Order: sequence, then structure tokens, then C-alpha cells
Amino acid sequence: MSRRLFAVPLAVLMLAAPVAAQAPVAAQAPATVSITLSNFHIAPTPIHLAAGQPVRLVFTNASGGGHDFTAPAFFANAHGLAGPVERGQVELAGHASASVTLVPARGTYKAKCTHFAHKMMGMSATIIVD
Ligand SMILES: [Cu+2]
Repeated sequence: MSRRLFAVPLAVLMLAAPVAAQAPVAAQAPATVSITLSNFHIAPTPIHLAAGQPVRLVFTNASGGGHDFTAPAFFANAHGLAGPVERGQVELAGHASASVTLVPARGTYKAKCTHFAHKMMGMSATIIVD
């Protein structure tokens, strides 16, 4: 291989690298965190998130009955919220899933399922954003 042929791809790499390095954070796909609701757990707990970093929360109801993920302070303090959150709550019918994108604010928040007696049976979680 001649020296000249080798030099061309290297020059292309050198031009491309700075562009990738300067891409704004917002242009990157947010990290995905999966949260599973079941009879009668919310997993994982704690849910550990990075403050100020966009994140996609994917809620999955692994059971046949309905559950909800209720965390009013967490959702109220977040920025750029997009997804099916109503009054601080994501409602999930049996075997349903939902995706919520947001930028979480620093803090420790409580989450629970508000269906009758579900929290008492174990459906609570802590969200730690730091
Ligand atoms: Cu429930």
C-alpha cells in the first residue's frame, strides 16, 4: 500500500472527529431506564437517576391487573416532560407499557401505586436523583 492511499482515510477521520466531539448533549438519545410494576412490587428500588440528564423511563406492567406509578413531586420538579403523566401519575392497564422522557431534578422522591391496598402490599419505591 502506498503512503498516499493510507493518508486519505486518516485525513477524513481527523475532519470527522471534532464534529462528533462537539455534538450537543441534547442531540444524543437519552438513556433508558426500565421500571417494572407487578403484583405487588415496583422494581428497581431505589430508581437511581442523574440530575439534569435527559432520561427515558419505560414503565412496564408485568401483571394482568392495573397498576399506576405515582410520584407527584418527582414529575412536578422534572423539566421537559413528555409522555402520559397525569396529575403526577402514569396509569398502566394490565400488561401495558408507557414511555416518559424528562430531565429529572436533584432530590429524593417517593413513588407508589395508588390502587387500593397496593402500596401496603409492597408497591412503593424511592427515586434518587443526584
Ligand atoms: Cu398496583
